[in-house]
Amino acid sequence: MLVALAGGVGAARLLAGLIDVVDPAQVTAVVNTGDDTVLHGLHVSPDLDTVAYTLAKVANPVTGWGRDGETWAVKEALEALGGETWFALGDKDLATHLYRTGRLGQGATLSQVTAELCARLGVPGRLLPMSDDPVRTKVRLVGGREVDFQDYFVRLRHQVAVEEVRFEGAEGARPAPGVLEALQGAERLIVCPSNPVVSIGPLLALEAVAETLAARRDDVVAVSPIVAGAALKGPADRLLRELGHEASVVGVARLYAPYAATLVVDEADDHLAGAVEAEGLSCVVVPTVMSSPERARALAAVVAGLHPVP
Ligand code: FO1
Repeated sequence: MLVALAGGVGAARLLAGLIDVVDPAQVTAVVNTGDDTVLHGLHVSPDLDTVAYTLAKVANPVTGWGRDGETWAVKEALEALGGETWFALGDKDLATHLYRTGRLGQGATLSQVTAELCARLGVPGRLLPMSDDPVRTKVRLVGGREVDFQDYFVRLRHQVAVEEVRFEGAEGARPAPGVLEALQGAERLIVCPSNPVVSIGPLLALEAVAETLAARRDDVVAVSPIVAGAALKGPADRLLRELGHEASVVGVARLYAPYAATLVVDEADDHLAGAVEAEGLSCVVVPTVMSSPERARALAAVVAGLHPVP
């Protein structure tokens, strides 16, 4: 069994590669729910949906999030009514949020609803939310104002400096059923190339997850989402800098050193392999930019241990 810690688009691409190179029944993804939000009374789980849609091959190929062949009738009608549309919910995507919210209202857990949605969408492999308890990423902006994660990420387009990130509810939150068993029983654990602060951070904020990962450190392979000092997508590089870390593979190595024995970095960072190893991790240098399904499969084969490490 391979178990991956996953955020959104970068994780989804790697997981799509992984289920092409190993038996999907051998793949479990534990997915960040710190980005979850309630909009128009609907529970939206962006990272769970991004991974589920991608693995079911129904994701929007341009944005990476949302559904393919989407229509926007509800958004347009809502706009005409003067409703809030800064967070774009397509018609097909709305069906997912309606279903999830309805089932949660009936007393189902997020894990149960996720399993139901995955079965109906035809998602290969197993997706687990990191927790059924609410954990919410909160972002304190320079100046002191604290906003919800999606306010920072989408409404403010992450074009604002950040002073602190915290994970509300993480202290008392339990990992979802099956998460610890999966982490304990995995042959290999993979930290996907997701934002270390706001995508992997919420998972590590669950004490039992952090402890289990640290105990399995020798079997944990992380992939750096930072390539040549920059994030391929999103604000990971800026967030790292603003929060006092180095926006480089070395900064990522420092953050993951307690949990991962190996860091996979892109060829563009070849010259930093020694500095990564000085942080106590082995460094594997391969192409990590998943610009095509073939490249995602090649990276997946490396993290799955199918290729001898160069
Ligand atoms: N990201 C955007 O930049 N703009 C949006 O309007 C937006 C809508 C949206 C709707 C559903 C969904 O599942 C994801 C959506 N995202 C949007 C992406 C989301 O904010 C991010 O993927 C994550 O939360 C960060 O991983």
